[in-house]
Amino acid sequence: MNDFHILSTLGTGTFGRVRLVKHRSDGSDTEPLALKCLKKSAIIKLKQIDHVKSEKKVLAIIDHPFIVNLKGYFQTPSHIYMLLDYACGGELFTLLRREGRFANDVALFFASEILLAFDYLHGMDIAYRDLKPENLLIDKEGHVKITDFGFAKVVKDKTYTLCGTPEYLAPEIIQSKGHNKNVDWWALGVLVFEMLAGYPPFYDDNPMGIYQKIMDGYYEFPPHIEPKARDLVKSFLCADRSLRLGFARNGAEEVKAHKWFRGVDWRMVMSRGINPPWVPKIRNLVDTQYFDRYAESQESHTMPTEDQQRHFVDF
Ligand code: ISQ
Repeated sequence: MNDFHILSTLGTGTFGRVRLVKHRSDGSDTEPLALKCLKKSAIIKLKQIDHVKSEKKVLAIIDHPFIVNLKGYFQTPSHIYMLLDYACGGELFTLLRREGRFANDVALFFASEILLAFDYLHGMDIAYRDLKPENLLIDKEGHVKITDFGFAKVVKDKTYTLCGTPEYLAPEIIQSKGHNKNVDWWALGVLVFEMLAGYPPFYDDNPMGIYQKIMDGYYEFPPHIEPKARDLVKSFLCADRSLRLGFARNGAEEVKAHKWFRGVDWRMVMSRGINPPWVPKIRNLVDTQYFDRYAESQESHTMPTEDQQRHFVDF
């Protein structure tokens, strides 16, 4: 930690915080990075060791323009650190709540970039499993960066862990039937609906109510959503995963061929060549105005005592 200047806190979570940092050896003109600091004791208490190991394993092998990439990884007896790209525009969640809902072409822009990231991940047999507006960051040019790979996993056949966020869970996860990357296409259907409507399709004050609606397949479109978008959402929100859009062996190609995406130049999307609908207005590279403010913690990141050294758990 002594190699870094800590600038501010970008977010806090169950296991620790994400901080904006700069490497001390870098010049003043270099970009700051996000440092995810995880407390081992909290990870162990919450039995998340396998998830954290899987997160690191997945992040270490991926490199994609629409994913927050891992730049470095280190650990001490008490903490794990992941050095990641900094996306200064904040969460898509914040932008969506500020705007209310997105116009069709805005939703299409974000969905297209996410689709390419899923195409890449699924091609490596990685299921992401935590799509939601809070996990989609916007970089300084306005492009998407998917973050939080805590639930991402290499899944060749099926896996059985209950994970994700209630509003975005596919029926097969709720029913513990075993699931795979098809749950990401379901979640993309939920996201496209939420971007266009301003609220998610399955909503209730408590998770059981949400699960019931998901299982019943009960949701309604607001009148302004256009027919091609409705068809896409309906095709994704199909409880029978063998009939769900994206089920084909080359799932992403099937999705790209859907009429809502007609006219999208996928090579332009991949090269970040489509003009983003919103670009963050930052004053400098370390500007954090699009993130909530947090009181700085005094948590120690100093060298451990000899006794702590003996309890070192390797992640
Ligand atoms: C990158 N940029 C901003 C915020 C972040 C939060 C978590 C992980 C990476 C991040």
